[in-house]
Amino acid sequence: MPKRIAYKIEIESISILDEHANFDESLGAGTLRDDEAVFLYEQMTIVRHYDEIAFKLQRSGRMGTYPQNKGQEAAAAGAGFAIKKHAPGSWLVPCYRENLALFLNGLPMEKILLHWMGDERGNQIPDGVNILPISIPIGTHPLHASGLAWSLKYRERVMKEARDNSVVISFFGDGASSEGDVHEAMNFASALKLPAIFLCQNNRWAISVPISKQMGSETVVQKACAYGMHGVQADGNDIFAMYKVTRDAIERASNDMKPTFIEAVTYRLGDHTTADDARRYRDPKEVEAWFNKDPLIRTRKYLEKKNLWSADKQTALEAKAKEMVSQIVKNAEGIAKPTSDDIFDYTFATLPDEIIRQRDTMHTHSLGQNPSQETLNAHTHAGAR
Ligand SMILES: Cc1ncc(C[n+]2csc(CCOP(=O)(O)OP(=O)(O)O)c2C)c(N)n1
Ligand SMILES: [Mg+2]
Repeated sequence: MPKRIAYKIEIESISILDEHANFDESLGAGTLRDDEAVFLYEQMTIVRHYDEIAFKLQRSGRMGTYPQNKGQEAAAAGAGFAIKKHAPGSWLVPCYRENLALFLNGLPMEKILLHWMGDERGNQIPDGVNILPISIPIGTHPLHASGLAWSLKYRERVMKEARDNSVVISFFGDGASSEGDVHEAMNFASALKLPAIFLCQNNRWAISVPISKQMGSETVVQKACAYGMHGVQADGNDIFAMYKVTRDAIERASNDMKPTFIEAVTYRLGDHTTADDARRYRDPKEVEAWFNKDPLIRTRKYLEKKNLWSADKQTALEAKAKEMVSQIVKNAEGIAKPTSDDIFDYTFATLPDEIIRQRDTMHTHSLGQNPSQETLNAHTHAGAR
């Protein structure tokens, strides 16, 4: 038997707007229109301010913890906007570093603040907004995404429901890509040919674990090949590249029922969360180099070069962001306290009798006891006196 090559593959890496704001016309033509690029720059700026305010809320004791998105806004902006524009109604299955993708697809901005303030109502997603709650367990949710994508296919193929081009996109990090669940989810999506997009934000760190210790492979995206899935790498700090690869993935999912793995190469400019101090394990030179690749700076430079942006517009935008975020914080902090019934009301569509009994007990002073024993309870107390 002669020796032969069993398998060979090449993976593309896409960059359109580089860190010096040079724009590659051949790849960039037909991606974002000027007004769309302006819109996304504005959204990224607002979300950067939101991030800073959330950080301050934690520092002043008004929030439990918070993972800043700083530096990763373009990955969320490009991908989230492609979904909003080309596949509205798609399902977004997030972790915690893609706030803007969620906001672009209808999540009210106070929800994320509420979540990190420890209020479960932050995870109560409004009807009609197809976003799952933030997944704190790392890497478990791509499985949910594959399940959702399977249901989209099932409804079309088996139940013969009319299908739009909605897809399911899950977001996770480089650290999560080491979790078994992510690989099961990818295998499932590829084997069953599901309309799914796996978006890995490779920000090069999983808390204090650098990518070099996280995996032996040169890229994250090459793991897609093992599952026979199309994979593409993109500059995650480039809204144009992220928009393009996500739009292509939507087409692949809609037209051919094929999943895509996208590796967005980016960097976490802040600490892992407010409970972390990244100065203890990161080289300041590395951080500084990535500050120069900041997606906001390059997008602004690009818009300025095209006369689409000015210092006046920047001042007005910053004032708008301040006012908007201050109102969002007011909404989040002003929400009425939850009632004790809430812990019973959101698990079952129809409450079982035993749960109804427990809920009714909460309304009496015989906490944890059967309300029908209240007389007995009063008697016991009286006896004790
Ligand atoms: C199953 C599980 N294991 C461990 C943790 C603790 N943990 C929280 S964030 C994190 C690192 C995640 O890194 P990565 O996937 O790269 O995402 P990033 O925070 O860099 O965006 C870990 C280990 C967790 N939340 N869930
Ligand atoms: Mg990471």
